[in-house]
Amino acid sequence: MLELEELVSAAGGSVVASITQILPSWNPATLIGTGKVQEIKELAAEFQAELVVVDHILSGVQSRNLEQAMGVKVLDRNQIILDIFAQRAQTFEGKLQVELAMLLDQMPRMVDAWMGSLSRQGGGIGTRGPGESALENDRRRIRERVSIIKKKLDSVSKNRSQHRASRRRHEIPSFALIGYTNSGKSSILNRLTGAQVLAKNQVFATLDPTTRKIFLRDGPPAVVTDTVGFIRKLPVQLIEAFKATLEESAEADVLLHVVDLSSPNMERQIEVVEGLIEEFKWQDKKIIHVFNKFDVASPDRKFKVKHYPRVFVSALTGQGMDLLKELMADSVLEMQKSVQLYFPKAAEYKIFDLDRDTRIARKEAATEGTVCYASLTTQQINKWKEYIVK
Ligand SMILES: Nc1nc2c(ncn2[C@@H]2O[C@H](COP(=O)(O)OP(=O)(O)OP(=O)(O)O)[C@@H](O)[C@H]2O)c(=O)[nH]1
Ligand SMILES: [Mg+2]
Repeated sequence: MLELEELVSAAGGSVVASITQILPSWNPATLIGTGKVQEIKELAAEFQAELVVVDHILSGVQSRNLEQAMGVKVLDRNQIILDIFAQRAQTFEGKLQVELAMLLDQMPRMVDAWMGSLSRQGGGIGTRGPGESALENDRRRIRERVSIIKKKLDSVSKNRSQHRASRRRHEIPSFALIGYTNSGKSSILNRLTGAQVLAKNQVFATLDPTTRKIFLRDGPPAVVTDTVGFIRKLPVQLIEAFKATLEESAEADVLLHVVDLSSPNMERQIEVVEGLIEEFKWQDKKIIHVFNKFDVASPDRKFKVKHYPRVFVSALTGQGMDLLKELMADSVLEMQKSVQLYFPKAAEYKIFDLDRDTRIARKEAATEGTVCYASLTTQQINKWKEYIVK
């Protein structure tokens, strides 16, 4: 409920009252019990509330029934999140993604609300006709708009994947900051790279991805990307619509999972992010756990943390940032690249050395020498560069 309050204030509202109900089962018509509906109606009138927000997904019928019964606008958690995204979207892509998410959210609601009105009228003969074709028209318009947006998003995402392909060609190691919303991802990007991304004490301050260059010890220049944060029960329509943004993290070599060490819900938030990591099939990626806000976390929190590799930092004071950079540099060293080496006859004895450095996948006799296929780290590539042909 605290998180719902944060969401409401991030959307620009202020909470005047909150109420909970434990139910053995959902009421299909209104989700909550009829007595509770009455109670909320009175509470809303007393506080002159303009909006009731339910911390659960409502069907189209349920929203409509609740609005009719209580006489105020009713939104569910998903709709609040979508509203925040709509307010934040700045770029062309971000705006399209939000519109797509809203349309995807709207479609089943429309059908559901329409079916609801149908069944109340008794259904059957005489209730179809214009109603049904109006619904069909609306649905067709939405479907058309959805396919137009998807096409536009595809071209934006193609452009972005070309950038990524070029980074891969030039073997630029990439890191993606991921984590619960408000954990400090943007603040860390700013600290690491001197970027000036908006960092704000607000859920979903960031929507659009930002990529910046970073220089790490011994390695080639790398890039760090900051993206949209995660939340419990992230609306599926948003995941679908923000695919292109999420791909940016999907293609990163290393994930920096930023955790707010000072949050009383830290463990829960880690679970949510780890759940999404699995859902997006990122679990095989290298992940560095970055426990942020060390400056305001109580000292004993450190011992609750069981995730490795890990580092404790404060984006505010800069504490631990050097250590984070060290871990990042180490992970660049661990990244291996497939190479092809050619040893002329006179240097073939070096293959024994190479064999000690790494596993040689394949050896082929070539004119006046031998070709070896192997995977090397950036450092090893440097050592063997004299023999590398590809
Ligand atoms: N005390 C303290 N506050 C921090 C630290 N890092 C970030 N913050 C604050 O936490 C809030 C959220 O920081 P952001 O960097 O915007 O967090 P984010 O993860 O990018 O959040 P979203 O983009 O909204 O998902 C801001 O008010 C920051 O000033 C830290 O190390 N210590
Ligand atoms: Mg941010």
